[in-house]
Amino acid sequence: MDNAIQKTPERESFYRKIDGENLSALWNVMGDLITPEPKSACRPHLWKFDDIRAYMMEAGKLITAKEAERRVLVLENPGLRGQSKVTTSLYAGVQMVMPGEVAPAHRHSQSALRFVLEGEGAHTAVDGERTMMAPGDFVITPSMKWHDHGNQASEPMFWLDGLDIPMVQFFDASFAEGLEEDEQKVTRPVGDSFARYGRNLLPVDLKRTAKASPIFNYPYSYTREALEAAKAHDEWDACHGLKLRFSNPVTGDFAMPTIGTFIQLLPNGFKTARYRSTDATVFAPIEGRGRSRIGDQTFEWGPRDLFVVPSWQWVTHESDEDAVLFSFSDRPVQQKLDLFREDRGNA
Ligand code: GTQ
Repeated sequence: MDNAIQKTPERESFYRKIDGENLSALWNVMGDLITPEPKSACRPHLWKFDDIRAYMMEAGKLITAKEAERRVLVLENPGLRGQSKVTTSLYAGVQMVMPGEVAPAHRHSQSALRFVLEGEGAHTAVDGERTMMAPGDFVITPSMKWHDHGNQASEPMFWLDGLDIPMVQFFDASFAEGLEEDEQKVTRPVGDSFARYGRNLLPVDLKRTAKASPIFNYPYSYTREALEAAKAHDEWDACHGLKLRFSNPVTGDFAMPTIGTFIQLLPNGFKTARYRSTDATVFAPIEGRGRSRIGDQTFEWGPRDLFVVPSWQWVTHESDEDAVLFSFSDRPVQQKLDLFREDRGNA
């Protein structure tokens, strides 16, 4: 597949001639287009939360959440600099909302997830409902739903943002608008969507076409309980420890149509077998410490650090304490397009 085509003066002059007509010869580029295995510019990388936190506090003195619209430091993959991408298909950033601040209401085609890293008592409002956020909570903002964030507590609030920005960009399908007011009208009580949809009950004649989950906050207290209950009984998976996926209670599919989200527990001293998959993945440990080997590099992580595993690179994780890792990838999209592939080594 990789054999370079010979150059001759006749061929070169032919290429120049057709170039002027917006044509090119496939045989010169085929090997770069159709590769025998994924070839990605995306590189493994780890960001220390303490470093990001310090820069965010500095940013807090330079600009308000209101002026910035969203005060976020973008996690730029070192192999994809200047593109606001953490992987080829996904965006990630760390957002800070200071006490008394509001990140004003807007809506857009891009779907967003939040994974709360630090702080307590700030809220995000989605579609007329506010949810209070605590560390480890996983919150979604579906496509084209109005959303604003506010902090009425006394400490700054930090969370990881994951969005499908590069995917929407790829399809040239971006729409966005702001609201006149900073905050949307609250029309439903706190906890309404979880009370309606988070209890293994659904309206008998529910006809819902939206693809995102109607639950928009998956609280960490419930997530942690599920992991702890399973820990006592379940067999550990050699590659994943104990790994769960967040699901949409209406469809059983992933919680969001474009981004798959996962939570996994690695018990103290567990070392996973090697694993690789075509979905480049962003990891956010929230409890515990350990290290991950990605390709030929080792990354030491602790709570709130963030790291990225590119497509098809071998990864192993090892924990020094019971560790809990949140992660997200484009797996739902790849699976729907029959593109997803994984390799468990010999495990
Ligand atoms: O909170 O709505 O990190 O619109 C990037 C774009 C966060 C948000 C980001 C956004 C948001």
